Amino acid sequence: MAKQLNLVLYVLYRVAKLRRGREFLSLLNHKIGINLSLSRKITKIWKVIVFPVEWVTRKLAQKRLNQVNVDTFSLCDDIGWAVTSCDQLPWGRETLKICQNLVDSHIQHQATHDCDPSFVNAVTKSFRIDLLTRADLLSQQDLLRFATSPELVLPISHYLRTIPVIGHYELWLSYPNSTLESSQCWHFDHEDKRQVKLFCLINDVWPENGPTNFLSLNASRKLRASISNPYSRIIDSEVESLIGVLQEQSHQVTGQAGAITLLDTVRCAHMGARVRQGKRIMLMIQYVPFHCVLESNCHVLVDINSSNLTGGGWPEYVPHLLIDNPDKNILWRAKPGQNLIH
Ligand SMILES: O=C(O)CCC(=O)C(=O)O
Ligand SMILES: [Fe+2]
Repeated sequence: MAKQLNLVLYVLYRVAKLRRGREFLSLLNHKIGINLSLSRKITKIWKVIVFPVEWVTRKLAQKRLNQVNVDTFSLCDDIGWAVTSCDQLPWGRETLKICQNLVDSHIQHQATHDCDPSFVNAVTKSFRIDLLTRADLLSQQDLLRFATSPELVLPISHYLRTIPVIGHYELWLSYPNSTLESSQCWHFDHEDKRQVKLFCLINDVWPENGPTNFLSLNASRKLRASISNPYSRIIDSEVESLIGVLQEQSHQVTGQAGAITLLDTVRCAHMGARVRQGKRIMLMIQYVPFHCVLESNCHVLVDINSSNLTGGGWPEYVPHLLIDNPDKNILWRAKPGQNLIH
């Protein structure tokens, strides 16, 4: 009896220590066998219980931000996407220029970034590399000013109903490829019930150089209802057999450099990077609720938050945007020789 009680207490102790949604979800879904959809709901509630102060302060900060008057774009609940451009947003043009310069210098030096820890995103895909380094983000403050301006953050926070965190900040370069794998196939993202990804074209993108494609919210709902595995990667013909002609229900993120699309990639099915000619260069900034089910793995923003942001004039909610998980802070800092903060 005492042994069983000990075991129960031990399990409760281990569960109580789980802070990350990913681990908690896996415990519920894989170990205990609760179905995925219910496991996700419980995980979300768990995260609110574990981080109640974050929940309240983010809600309050969002309410305060709502009082600011901005007139850029709006993300409607029943649409799930919006378009704008670098010219409409503060530090938009500067960010575009910085990204173009980074890509030019990468191409000139043919830098390889496999396994280089200084890169923000160590994970590469065969059809896409991420060129942004931690040093770039720390030294080029316009990049962060762009991602944190009220003109951008207000409509996103309004849609997400909280001040989110920036989960990823990536600069993607894709060359012609013949693969059809992973995010090149139709899929839904799974971080939470909602998230917003900003896609900013850094070069001109047309159908042949691999634009992001996405389905309208209605078509996405139809597709989701007709697949049994929510994590499926679906080829075009299968999508068509499930929901009808793709061309009538999908949108393409094409246009000239500087065009911006904001997309809820959880609610809208999407795919991209099927580059056949030329190249596609795109900036991607992910905004995701702090209490999301699946956390991101981008550590550099935590570093920026802990460094003294110079230059002044940062909106008061910026630290909220930059810190996503206290555990991660420890993990990242434990690695020697990577501290770029002066
Ligand atoms: O490469 C693309 O256009 C799609 C990327 C994607 O699936 C995502 O950002 O969630
Ligand atoms: Fe995706």
